[in-house]
Amino acid sequence: SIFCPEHLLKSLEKAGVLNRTRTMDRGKRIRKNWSSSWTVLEGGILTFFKDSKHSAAGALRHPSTLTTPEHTLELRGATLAWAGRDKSSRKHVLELRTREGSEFLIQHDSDGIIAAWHKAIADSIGRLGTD
Ligand code: I3S
Repeated sequence: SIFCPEHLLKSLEKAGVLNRTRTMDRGKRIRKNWSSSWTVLEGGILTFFKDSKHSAAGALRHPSTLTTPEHTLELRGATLAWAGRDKSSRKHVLELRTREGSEFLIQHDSDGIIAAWHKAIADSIGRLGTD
């Protein structure tokens, strides 16, 4: 049940290291620049922290990468889809568009990890509605 506290806690919060790049900035296409970053989903906000230099261990060696947000995305009114092959040659890529017209690609080599992020972000968008 969605009213089960365990379910709510699981779906309200998620964190981990993902590969991501921005592809649009308020409707304007920009050059891709993939980087690995510590990523936190909480309270309808998805936050990408600064480049973790490709690993959680790297982030631990550079703690400021865990505390300095690089992008903070408001998920209300956002859309999430699996990215087409035209968007990236990488596997397991999600395409997230914000209401302000920014677009991010999110990727992880593990299909299980990216599927869990897909569910968590989609649940968050669904809970927020479009008002
Ligand atoms: O959409 P593109 O241009 O094929 O994206 C690739 C570029 O961002 C590329 O950077 P340079 O334009 O500096 O070469 C990246 O290295 C590639 O990873 C991008 O393609 P993928 O398929 O990895 O998203």
